[in-house]
Amino acid sequence: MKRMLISAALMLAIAATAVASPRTKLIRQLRSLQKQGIMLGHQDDPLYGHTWAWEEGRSDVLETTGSYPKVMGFELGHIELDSARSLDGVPFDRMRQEIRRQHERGGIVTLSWHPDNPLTGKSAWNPEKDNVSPLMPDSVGHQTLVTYLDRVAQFIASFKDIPVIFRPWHEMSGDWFWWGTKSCTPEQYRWLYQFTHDYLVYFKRLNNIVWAYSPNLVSDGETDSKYLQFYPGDRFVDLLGIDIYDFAHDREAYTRNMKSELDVLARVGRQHKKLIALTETGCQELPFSDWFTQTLWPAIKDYPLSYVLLWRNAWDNPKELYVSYEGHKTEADFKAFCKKMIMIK
Ligand code: BMA
Repeated sequence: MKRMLISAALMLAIAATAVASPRTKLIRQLRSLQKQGIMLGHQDDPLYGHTWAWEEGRSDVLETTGSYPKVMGFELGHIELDSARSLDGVPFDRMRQEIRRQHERGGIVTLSWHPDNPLTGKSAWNPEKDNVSPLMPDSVGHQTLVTYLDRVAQFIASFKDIPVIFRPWHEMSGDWFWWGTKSCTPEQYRWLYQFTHDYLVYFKRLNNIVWAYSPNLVSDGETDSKYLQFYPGDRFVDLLGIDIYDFAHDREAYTRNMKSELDVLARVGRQHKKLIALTETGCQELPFSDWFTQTLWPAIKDYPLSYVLLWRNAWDNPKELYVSYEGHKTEADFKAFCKKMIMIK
């Protein structure tokens, strides 16, 4: 009898594993990795670096530390236009290939999206008054939004077996995007996020997406309710993030902001039982040779973060430098920092 019960339990466990969706599997994996430390993430890592572009097998992180970052971010902007290349000139076919490679080497993928303004046809950074309500059903822009989402869905469906962390409509608490504070109310924003989620999950049947919500830093001393002002709800979100940069090269202000924001993030994450991550960060242009170990590491080390994603080393814009490269003055420091982070072994 006991043996029968054990084998029934075993079969149930096997069945449960067999039916777990890629999304569920990734959430489990992220929870287990979080217990081991914080993963290093880098945007567009294998596509281009500070001094090179499109060369296969290269990565500024790999070349300075000997390992690929455990998390890689990729950007979907212009997929909504059915373009062959992203807004940063990345061929989507190549991106798909790198997503698969990252998955096969045991890494994790996260997707950001800066879609053009569907009403004006200008870029994501074209916030005009009332940009979201015209996207609702029966309104003038609804069909364009649906077309945008169809194209995102088609791309994500092209690697159905690979789970990804999708982070749509990010930095909504700023006023620079057409889904930000200048262009919609919190209610309208929530509708946009919820519609995106339900359309991709229930209509397009994509079960390989882990959903991320990531406001930006508004001001230091942010409160839980301010963080949650645009929150679409627990049913729609798996991971809570925040984007915090040091653009002004003010290490003290960055440290202060990180503490107040990550306190909020950790608390809200605990209350809502969600994973948390620093979904974008970096010190633009890297002017300090010890920034990684002396500023970033002390700011993150005591928080249960899943990952920290450093932004892109733009080959065509030397100002957008966020990780070290061979020969840069931060090389030794970045190497030491990465030893503390989870990398690909
Ligand atoms: C922004 C900048 C832009 C880029 C965009 C999408 O934060 O890095 O240069 O086009 O992300 O990757």
